Amino acid sequence: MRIQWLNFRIAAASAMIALGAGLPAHGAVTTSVVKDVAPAGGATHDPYSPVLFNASSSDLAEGLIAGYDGDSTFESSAGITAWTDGALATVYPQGGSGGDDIDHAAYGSVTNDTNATFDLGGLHDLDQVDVYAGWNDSGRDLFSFDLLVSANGSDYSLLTSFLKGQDDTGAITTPVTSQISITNNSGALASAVRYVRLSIYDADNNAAGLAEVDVFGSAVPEPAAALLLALSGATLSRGRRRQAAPRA
Ligand SMILES: [Ca+2]
Ligand SMILES: [Ca+2]
Ligand SMILES: [Ca+2]
Repeated sequence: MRIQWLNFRIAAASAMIALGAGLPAHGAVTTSVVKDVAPAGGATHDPYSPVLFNASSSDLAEGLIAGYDGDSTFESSAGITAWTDGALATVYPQGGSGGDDIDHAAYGSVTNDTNATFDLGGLHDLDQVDVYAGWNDSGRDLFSFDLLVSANGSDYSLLTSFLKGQDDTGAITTPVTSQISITNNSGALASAVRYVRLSIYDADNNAAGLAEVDVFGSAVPEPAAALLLALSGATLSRGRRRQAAPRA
């Protein structure tokens, strides 16, 4: 009985190692950036949608409400629901404070030294994360961030850091949106991940716009998840038998 239990535990531990829970995959993480700048000529609050890319409305993060410990409604930004609504549509700026709620309806702002965390609700293998940063001028259109992942919500692994570079406030007066696409040249970006986190710093003028976060991947196959559940159940059962033995 003891040997059987030992074999089971070895098998379960091997499965957990094979899962690589919350770990970055092998290979090199690659980041590509595409910047969409709206043409001049738009009148105040004319609609504008980036033409170089689209956000996904069917990714793993779509509709999720992120946990966030910063200010997501700076200058009347729409807040965290804008991060997962599948839309990037914005408007030309008014250039004053009166129309902020219309100006910034496409964004939830991010502020410095904060974390935005997306709970996927179960373990997933990740292929790609696309972050869309923007504002309707270049004064708050970009920020730096670390991309981290976790299986349990407490132990995080760093996948990569995106550094925005020198600020360009005042250089562009039309809507600016950047697609920051993070993948891995070997295929998988990370294995057995439940939580995806952006750790934000160096935002333009201390607050910048985040328009969308798209997370792509697939759920960890059932047999692996079932084995983890079985391990948990067997541990409970064995504990109960140990407690019951003296009274029998
Ligand atoms: Ca989306
Ligand atoms: Ca959006
Ligand atoms: Ca900028």
